[in-house]
Amino acid sequence: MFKNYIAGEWVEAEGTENINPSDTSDVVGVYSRATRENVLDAISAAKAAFASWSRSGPLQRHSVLRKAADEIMARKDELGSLLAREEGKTLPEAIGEVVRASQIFDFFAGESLRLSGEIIPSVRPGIGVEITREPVGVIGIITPWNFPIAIPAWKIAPAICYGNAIVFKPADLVPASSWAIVDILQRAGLPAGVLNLVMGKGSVVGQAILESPDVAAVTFTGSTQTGKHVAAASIEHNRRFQLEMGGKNPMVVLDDANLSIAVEAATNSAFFSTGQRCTASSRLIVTEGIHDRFVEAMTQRLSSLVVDNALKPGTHIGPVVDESQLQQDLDYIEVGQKEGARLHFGGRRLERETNGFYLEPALFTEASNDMRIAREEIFGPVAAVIRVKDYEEALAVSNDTPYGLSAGIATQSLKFATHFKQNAEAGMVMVNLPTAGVDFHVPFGGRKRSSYGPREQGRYAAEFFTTVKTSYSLA
Ligand code: UN1
Repeated sequence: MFKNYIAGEWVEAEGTENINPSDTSDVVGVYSRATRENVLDAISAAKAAFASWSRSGPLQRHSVLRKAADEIMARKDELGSLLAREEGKTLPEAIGEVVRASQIFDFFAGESLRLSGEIIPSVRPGIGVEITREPVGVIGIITPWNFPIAIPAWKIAPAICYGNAIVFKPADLVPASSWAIVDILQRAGLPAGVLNLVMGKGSVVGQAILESPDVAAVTFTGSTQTGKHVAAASIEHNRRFQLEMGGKNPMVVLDDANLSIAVEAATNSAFFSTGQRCTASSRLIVTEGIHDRFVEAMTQRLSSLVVDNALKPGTHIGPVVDESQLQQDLDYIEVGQKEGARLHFGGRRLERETNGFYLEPALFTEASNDMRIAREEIFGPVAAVIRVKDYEEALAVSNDTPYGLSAGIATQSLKFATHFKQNAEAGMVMVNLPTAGVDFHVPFGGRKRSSYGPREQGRYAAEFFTTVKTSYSLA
């Protein structure tokens, strides 16, 4: 039984099985689900630990973050295989995600040695002004199932770096990778109470975090619907909050695109990681001069992809994460056909040697941007080709969405690429690259319904994880 970690102790609660979506007979482990009391204990422990951790020096923070980065990297194959087993992304994708988690800890280890402020002359003679950044307090961290180690890393590492205390609730579906990072961080020397792990359900654990007046900030990645709930509950306590939610990211392909670059970018965006990324593209917006060649080349590329057990060498696309997500994907595939789009490739549930949630990548053609499959986030290996006349129409269609996380374009024209970078209504723009798969040291986040609050990652993370103080003194 894997336990919760509260006030520096491993605390047991009733457990739930963590099931491998590639092979439902494989139980990854039994993980304790925290009770409301456990969460309240975790919050009190964090509050108590904050008093001293907020005053800890850069060297202590650096040492913890650095050791965690090293251990994660040294164990990348083992942790990658654990992650692939619990979430279902392929082993190379999972190892890549573990490496990224290590790099994030490494980055914030460096940042902890670069904490700084500003000294500014006052407009009044004889007065000095100092601008400093202070930790915020107890931070609630709520993470989704699709990046079981990278997203926890990019919230936990800056929280520690800037001197905050943490109550961490990973997704109920994938607790194993989170449990592993907490274990690593406590052995790396994090004092008791600074990081508390409370696994379990949103309705119990998440809710207890949101209702606590002692939680000063919440950073959340997950569904748009839950994000709204986090926002409303946080306003109630005048708490700061940061949300990363859905996407309906466009990938524009123009007549002058290099076809193989366009096909690789679209395939990666729409189908790798089983399409289960908020940065995935499910709208392929293609101008008419290249449309038929693009669809033909995509069909060939998709036929070559192997959908199978995430741990099997040679698998390109692992299973969907669970039965209910698979059902949602299949429902959307039906909706798309009913709305009049043509299911051009795939879309059937597959049987494999091991019993899992396998779905053939699905490509729709003849879709229009007002269909539900083009407006709502599906979160699976399902994409729709929308035919447009020219660049102007492509840009208009790509911006015609409630979301604004990432937007991609495949073109060889500097003029169109530049115009798209300037006019795409998204937090991240990709030229001749997939919409998903971002660097770990630069800002991450979106506009419109995709995000709320300051950016995550890189030096911009300080905006959320610190609060600014302006001090005046008479010289
Ligand atoms: C990526 O595309 O590299 O939940 C990262 C998500 C995002 C992370 C995407 N927050 O899918």
